Amino acid sequence: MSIENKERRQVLKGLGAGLLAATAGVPFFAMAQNETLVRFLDMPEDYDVPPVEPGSTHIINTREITNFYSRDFYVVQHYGQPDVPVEQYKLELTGLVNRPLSFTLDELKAMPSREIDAGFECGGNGGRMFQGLVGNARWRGVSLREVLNQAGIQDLGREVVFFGADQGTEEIRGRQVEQSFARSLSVEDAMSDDNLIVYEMNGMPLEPHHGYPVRMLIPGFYGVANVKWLTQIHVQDTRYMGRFMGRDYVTLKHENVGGEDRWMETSVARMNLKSAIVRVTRRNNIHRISGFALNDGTPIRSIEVKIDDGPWMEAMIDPQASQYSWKPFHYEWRNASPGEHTIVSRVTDINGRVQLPQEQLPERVSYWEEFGQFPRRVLIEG
Ligand SMILES: Nc1nc2c(c(=O)[nH]1)N[C@H]1C(S)=C(S)[C@@H](COP(=O)(O)O)O[C@H]1N2
Ligand SMILES: [Mo]
Repeated sequence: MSIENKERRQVLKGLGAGLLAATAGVPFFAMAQNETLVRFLDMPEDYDVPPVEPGSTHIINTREITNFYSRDFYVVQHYGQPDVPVEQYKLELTGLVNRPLSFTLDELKAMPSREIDAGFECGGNGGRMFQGLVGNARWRGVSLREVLNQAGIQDLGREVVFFGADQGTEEIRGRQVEQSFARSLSVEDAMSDDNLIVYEMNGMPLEPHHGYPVRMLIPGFYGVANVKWLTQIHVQDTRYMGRFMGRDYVTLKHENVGGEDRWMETSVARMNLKSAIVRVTRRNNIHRISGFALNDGTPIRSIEVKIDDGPWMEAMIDPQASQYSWKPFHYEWRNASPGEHTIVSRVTDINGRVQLPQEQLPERVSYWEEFGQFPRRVLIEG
């Protein structure tokens, strides 16, 4: 059985009572010819986003998602877009390993590869940009674990650091220092079966803004973990504390710590359980509410939609969804009454974890990890 089918089976098992669409094969985000967009009152009517521009952030218009595999995938890069000439490209494996290694792109491509469907969002995604820092793709690459095993991690190795080719100047304690974009994982997280050193996205070589020639893919983690333009993997015996692990992408939130009320700072890592409505359409007299869910790969039990003060109603989940992909969903809204309505979605996983309204989440003084419910205002025409 292909890995894909295995994943699908796992996710379907996890879906349990969750409703699956009978219309398998029809992309959930596709729109029929006579289907029209319903107005969001919380979004400018002429909301539009600029196209990808190398070196800058690209927010997608989530209302215009048409495919399971994103045609328009968001872009974030903190130090601009480096040029990585493939003739000179090398991925170095260094540090506490028995055999330091070095790979050209061709050498990586000659190794056994795997494909996986995975979606992710930026740790800074949220309602401000209508959840537009998100994407879903099919990735191809080689197993990080295989590569680490080839090198042989020494007993003292604790942490695996991934460095990109892009660099910026950071002021740290009054001093200007050149730093490369980098993120790290514990050896245990790095050795997870699912992590890939990736060179293909949706069947094509990575585009320059998505990390050409090689990037990381850590399924289930926020986008920041997926280091682009990957040039070095380094094993060390201490935690890595660079900007994107220790200072930035750090969430400050109120937590109960063994009975003590504390302000805690945590590095953005695994994705929180989240769903969001991105579009409402109308076809004849039927309205359709569409959205997506994302999480850390824990199987999903249900996605539900609530209209005004009504009950939670189960939405259909795209049968194409798999463990780490996004989960497109839709809900057929019959007899929608003309006027203004508030609609919201929530996702529940098989452990019973439920996506809560923003105001019921612990106090969070941060721009990062916005995963509460995301209510939308719509106007139904008579
Ligand atoms: N080398 C490098 N990798 C990086 C970044 C970066 O600035 N430099 N940004 C990270 C962040 S914050 C996100 S959200 C994702 C975005 O991936 P994408 O642009 O392919 O969507 O890349 C991550 N990998
Ligand atoms: Mo990000």
